[in-house]
Amino acid sequence: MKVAPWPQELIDRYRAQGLWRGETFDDVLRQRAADPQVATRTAVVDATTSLTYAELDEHVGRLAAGLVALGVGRDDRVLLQIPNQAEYVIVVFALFRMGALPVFGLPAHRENELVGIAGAADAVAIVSPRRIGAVDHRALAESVAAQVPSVRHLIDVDDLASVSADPIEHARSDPSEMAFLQLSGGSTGIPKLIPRTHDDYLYSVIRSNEVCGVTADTVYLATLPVAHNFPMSSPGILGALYAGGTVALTESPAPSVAWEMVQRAGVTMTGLVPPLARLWTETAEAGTDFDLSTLRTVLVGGARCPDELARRIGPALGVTLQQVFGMAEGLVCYTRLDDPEDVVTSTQGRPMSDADELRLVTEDGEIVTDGPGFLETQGPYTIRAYWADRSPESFAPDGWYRTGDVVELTPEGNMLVRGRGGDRINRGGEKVSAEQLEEELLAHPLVRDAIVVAVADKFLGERTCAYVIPADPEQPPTLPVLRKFVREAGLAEWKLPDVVKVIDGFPETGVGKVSRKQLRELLAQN
Ligand code: OOB
Repeated sequence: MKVAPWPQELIDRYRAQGLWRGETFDDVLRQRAADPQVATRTAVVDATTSLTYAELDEHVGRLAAGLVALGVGRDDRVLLQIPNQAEYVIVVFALFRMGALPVFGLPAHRENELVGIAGAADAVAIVSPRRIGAVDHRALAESVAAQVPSVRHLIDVDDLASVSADPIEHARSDPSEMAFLQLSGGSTGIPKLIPRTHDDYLYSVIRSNEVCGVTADTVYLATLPVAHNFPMSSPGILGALYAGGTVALTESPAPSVAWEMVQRAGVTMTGLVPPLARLWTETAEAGTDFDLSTLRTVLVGGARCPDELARRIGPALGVTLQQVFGMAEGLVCYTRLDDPEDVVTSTQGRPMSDADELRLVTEDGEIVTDGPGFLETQGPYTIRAYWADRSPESFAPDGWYRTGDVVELTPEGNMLVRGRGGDRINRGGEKVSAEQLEEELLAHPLVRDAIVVAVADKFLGERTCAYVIPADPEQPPTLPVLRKFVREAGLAEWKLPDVVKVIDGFPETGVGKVSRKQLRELLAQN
């Protein structure tokens, strides 16, 4: 399936420079499994399973055939809601093999998001487990299927054997076409669909491997939800598999679980959001019996890592820190392994590719020479439009992606991420749309008006604060009441308000026309 194309001149340049190699994800797995040096190495390990490359390839071949037999076709979209377990890798590569397109839902998504995503993608199937903890994911998938007519199949990820069949031949996918749909962490409530091609995404994986030193000896631990772009490809599980290394998966990032895996699998590298990096650092500082000596690199990103924390991570865990500032739409910046200490601990790194182009602009799109400014970018792995283009305003008229992030550049070209407009709260890497939450709150009978802003939080970086004008001042809504209401509306748990402040009116913006954006910014300053 086609994606919004790069300008022909850029296509020619990226191909001529060898950035786009004409390789598919299925080519990669087939080659690794066919290479006697790699075939018997461990590809994937989780709490209960361990698969060599040859075994992974065999499972993938059987599932791909089974999906075809079930009636899933080439280019069909398949919504995944799979926790960090070995089957995740099997399902994704089976879809690559038969040319269907994974849509990377997160286990934390609830009915509201899943219906929106499945509907926008016209998904034909959902792959999820029966339960995760207390949550009945089968019931969730059934209710999504009841609301989204395109969904014809519900597949239980813990019973792939019942779908699998004897391997068959499959047509090869076109490397320049869409490989999957990633989800935006963006400012709209329902994530936007991000079409990534084999060519562009593989380039980002290969270049990440170079920048992060990933080799066949790398054991990458995915402890963040693996469908997210960061543990997926920065350099993530795809980086480790590309290099012929090992992917380890844990369903919990808690030190007691994740460190057991570090020890068992000899993990060398992992990626963490700042709140988890803090938990790991403080736990290690307090002393631990787990042997973390194999761990060499910890990547931290998804939200701004405080400098104070960044300085403690390396010494506490005995690792080299790499800060990562990336986005599912494309651009990924890293600090480099040989950067001076102050660059690693106080900047968010620089673009991984020389072909990444950056510019800083004002709100009106005027170029700023010395920042801060809104970051815009184009490059060999940054999309030119969302799928089913729901947000053309996210792209400048010349196709550059408007990240929405306010950044400054150091003289050496490293990023200092300063924040972004008030439309989105970055809750330790999980993004909350102020607008979506406001809409949900406004539906509550005790709420006359609501504005959602970020408040600073030592652990998460930012938390969600809802300023609420009550419908009846005698009966103001409370935090538990509003959290329950939003949860029951089917929103993911991380989107529920953390704080509710009841006020009589919103501050004046000083402009005749009152914009919610301006109000958010005003309230956020208090
Ligand atoms: C990653 O991807 P998304 O799509 O969930 O979120 C992207 C946004 C960025 O636009 C920025 O606002 C924020 O997350 N962000 C950071 C950051 N890394 C991401 N803000 C400050 N400092 C950082 N280091 O979050 C993502 C994708 C690939 C790799 C890493 C993170």
